[in-house]
Amino acid sequence: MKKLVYLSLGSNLGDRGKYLHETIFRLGDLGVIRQVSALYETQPVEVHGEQPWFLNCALAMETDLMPLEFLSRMLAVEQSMGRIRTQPKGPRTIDIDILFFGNDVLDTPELTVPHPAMHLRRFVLEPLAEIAPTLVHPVLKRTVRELLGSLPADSGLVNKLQPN
Ligand code: PH2
Ligand code: MG
Ligand code: MG
Repeated sequence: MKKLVYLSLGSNLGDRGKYLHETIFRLGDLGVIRQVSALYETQPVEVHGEQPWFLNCALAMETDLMPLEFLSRMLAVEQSMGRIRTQPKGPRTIDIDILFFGNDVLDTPELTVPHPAMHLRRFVLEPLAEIAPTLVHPVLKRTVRELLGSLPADSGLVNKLQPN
């Protein structure tokens, strides 16, 4: 059965925009990309020490894959993009996180959906609100726009880049 999956993408190493665009292209092997947000330059949050700023975006895609199959194919895309995991939350060429998988609610050792921290992250909610403001979080029962509106003011700087 086809499901609509929402992903958050982030890069803070090397040519960040190129990594994001190439990753979106490669994700096309897992389903049909329906919407892609603008790119946002975002202040690193929840990280240890100094790190470069991120480029983040959100996308929606339709897939026939089951969640764990989708996850393993998605992690293979991260690997193919040269992601090396040295320390948790270390700088990365590309990070792909599943935000929503249709209306599925999953809590397994491999995968938790909806993403357990998405509702607290401005760098996730701003791009997501651009493409899906009225989407309802299946556990919190609030729209993406409402979740964004209830973030504290000091939850990290997020600047939308103008396409050119
Ligand atoms: N990802 C993290 C931790 N902190 N900060 C920003 N601005 N963007 C991210 O994508 C990001 C982060 C863990 O994956
Ligand atoms: Mg992440
Ligand atoms: Mg990740």
